[in-house]
Amino acid sequence: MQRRQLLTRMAQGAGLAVAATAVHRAALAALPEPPTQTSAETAGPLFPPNGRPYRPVVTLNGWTLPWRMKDGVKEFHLVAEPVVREMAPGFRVNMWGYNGQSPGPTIEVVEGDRVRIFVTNRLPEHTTVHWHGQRLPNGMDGVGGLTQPHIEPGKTFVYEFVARRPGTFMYHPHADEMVQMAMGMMGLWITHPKGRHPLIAEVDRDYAFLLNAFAVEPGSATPQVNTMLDFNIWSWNSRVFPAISPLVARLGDRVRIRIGNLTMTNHPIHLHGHEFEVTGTDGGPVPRSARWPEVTTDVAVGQMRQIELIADEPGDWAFHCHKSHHTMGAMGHNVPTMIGVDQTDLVERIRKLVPDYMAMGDKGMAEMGSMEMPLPDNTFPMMTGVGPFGPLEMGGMFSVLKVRADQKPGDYSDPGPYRQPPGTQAREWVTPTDPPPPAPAAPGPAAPANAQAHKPGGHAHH
Ligand SMILES: [Cu+2]
Repeated sequence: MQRRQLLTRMAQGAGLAVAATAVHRAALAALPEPPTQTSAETAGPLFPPNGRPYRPVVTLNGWTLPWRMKDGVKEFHLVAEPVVREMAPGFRVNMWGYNGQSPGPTIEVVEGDRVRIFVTNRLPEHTTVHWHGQRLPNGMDGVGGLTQPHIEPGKTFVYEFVARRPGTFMYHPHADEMVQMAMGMMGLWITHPKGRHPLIAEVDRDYAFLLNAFAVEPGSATPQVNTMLDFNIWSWNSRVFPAISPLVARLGDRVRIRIGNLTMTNHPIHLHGHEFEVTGTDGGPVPRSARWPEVTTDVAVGQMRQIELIADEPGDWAFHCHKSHHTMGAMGHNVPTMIGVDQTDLVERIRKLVPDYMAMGDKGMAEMGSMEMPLPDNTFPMMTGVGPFGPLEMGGMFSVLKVRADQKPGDYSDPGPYRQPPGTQAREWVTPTDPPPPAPAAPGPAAPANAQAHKPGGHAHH
């Protein structure tokens, strides 16, 4: 690709700008200009310059790295560097990433491409890049100390190999790995098949994102890097609901969604209103005889799952991790359960000492979804997102598959809330002449569900 074309296309993309290089110009003259991304919005698909041999992926709240062709080799330039990621509007986290963002840009190539990736290290410590799932020469595998010396700060290394296998892959450091991944260093790699492939369908929409997690104390801005399991921010591509872009489809579209897990726990990813099949993993395409319908697929640590569905039910369909604490924002885990506890006189006594004290959760925690509570600076509400019918009481790993009959092919813009046809929504039962069937009586003596709470002194030990 000509450099001018590259720059023009980059200028067309949302928020794309050419980085001001910190390294001496002469030293970089032989390198492809490293594009950087300044926006956390979802960038449109990056079509290859010579025709359209594949349907490009759309990385949720991410972008695809432009490349240049040099002597038949696709050249990319990744810059490992500190970044500030806007995980949600007003919630900015100091991360490490690539080319201005965490995750880094998606690398998108075609089976058989010879690929050359320059990696410049602008971090305060050494790093490497491991190309997760790829067939490559051992010396290109990016394991610091085992297959190569580390890339010291200020240095540029070059990786070069042939993308031999089509599929969905990831990249991440294999150097001070716990710290560097906890800081957000990771990215996606997509290798499209060369021509038609018997096990890889042509799709109308192809989405991709990484599952990631951070430990950011409310009110702070830098992840705690020594956290082993107790992460409190559950994100897709370093974004949290409602700041994760929706997945948009035209009615009848075949939709592929590629999901990679670089957190330290598994995530059962669940889609409403449709069935899907797992058509590929980081090991490659799944044989047809080994596919079965699912509505939830578990993505274990270090795995990729590639799912496919026909979007044939119009609507706004929830798409989320099924661990319910992963669809919450930053939360205090040590809050006692107060369901059924009458806190009224307790609150009055505490308010004499703490005037703003607020009791939480005597009927559950749903009230938090609509409460405007004072938050520490630089965090986001625990349960948030408002739909046309009220608060969603969700956060973290949650988005919406929006299926519309009138969505134009190739249009990824948010069509807004779904307008349900009249008479197709759950509603309050209001017909007095047509009472609901009687509820069967429970056997044995009936007791109020919250009898415990109303016993004298029942709340005293809280
Ligand atoms: Cu999860």
